[in-house]
Amino acid sequence: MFMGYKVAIVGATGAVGEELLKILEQRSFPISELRLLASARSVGKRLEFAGEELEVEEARPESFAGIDIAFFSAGGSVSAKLAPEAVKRGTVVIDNTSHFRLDPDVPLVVPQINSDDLEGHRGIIANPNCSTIIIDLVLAPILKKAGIKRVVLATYQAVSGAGAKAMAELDRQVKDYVAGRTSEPQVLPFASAEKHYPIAFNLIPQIDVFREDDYTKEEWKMVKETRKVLHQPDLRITATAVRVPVFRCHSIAANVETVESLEVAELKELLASAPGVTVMDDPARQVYPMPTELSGRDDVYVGRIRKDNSTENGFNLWVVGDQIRKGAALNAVEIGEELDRRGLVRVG
Ligand code: NAP
Ligand code: 3JM
Repeated sequence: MFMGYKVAIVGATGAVGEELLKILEQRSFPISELRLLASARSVGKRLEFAGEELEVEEARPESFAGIDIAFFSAGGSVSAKLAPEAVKRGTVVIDNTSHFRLDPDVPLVVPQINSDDLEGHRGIIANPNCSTIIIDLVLAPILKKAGIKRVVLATYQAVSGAGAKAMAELDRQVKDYVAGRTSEPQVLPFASAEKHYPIAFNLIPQIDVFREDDYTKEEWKMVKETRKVLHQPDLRITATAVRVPVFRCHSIAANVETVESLEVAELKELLASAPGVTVMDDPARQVYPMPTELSGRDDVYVGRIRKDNSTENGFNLWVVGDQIRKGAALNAVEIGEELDRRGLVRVG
């Protein structure tokens, strides 16, 4: 008799791992056994799941023996090393890192958009970057209805996207400011960067490393991953990604030019009926999406929907989503649910 899956979480002590635990419990994901894995630093730490305390173990190749599904969110190098070890042991890996996302053998999936891509997976399924998931949920219905000529994005990304330490740094800097103290920034734009900048009362136009073309890797991920998720290899899309002093929820200002003309009212209707999207747009009542209001929500919210009068068939939109939920943990769990529905929790 099927009692549920044996599930592992790699990176269970992190910001995404913690949310994965909550969502698996909230959605009653069918679990018969749960293994919590992290680095050697966390061995023995106890975390709660469904009213039980579970001990964290060190993630090693042998940790995956007997495991059906493993959620990975411990950074690209951990996935590079351990995901193939898990697959070798028959585990299906749902990977939250960027490591395998553009591999042609690895489906990159937002279930509301391209769940058919899961068919024929070879053991690893990639979860897109947080900003990619949030904007693609809005772009997919527009693409389907009217075609897309060009997309220009500017992101306003929360510190929690850079992990638990970045959240602690914003918290500390705000308290230091109030107390009249100063402290050296140590985490942002990312921990191993040569220079660090304060995030409290600041904006940092760098997320992840710079590439040769002077775009950051985060901006490049949004472009490449969106083309893959939407099956539009030549989509004209560009982005500027900015870290902002917000704890949770990424916001994105999007300019979208469609191929076919569309009325604003039609666009609103289209987005209102799109899965995973809620329209929150009432300028007369000052209603629009904001991070503080939308933390912890599952949907992506879109407002400020209006015509771009500088071009034909252009629109401006403002999109906000909880990037730890739909942008990471929730999307990963939804991939797991879809694999279950399709009978695809197996390797090969
Ligand atoms: P975080 O809060 O810094 O947590 C990192 C987690 O990885 C911790 O559980 C940590 O364990 C674990 N870890 C670090 N080194 C390890 C190792 N050598 N072996 C095993 N576990 C190790 O970061 P986060 O925000 O949760 O993000 C984690 C990763 O998820 C990111 O690096 C990124 O690749 C991915 N991510 C994806 C999205 C998305 O949109 N899909 C969004 C955010 C993050 P310890 O506590 O023991 O150090
Ligand atoms: C979000 O490998 C690492 O050090 C993690 C870098 C990282 C990523 C990534 O590239 O996997 C931090 C935050 C992401 C992501 O989702 O792309």
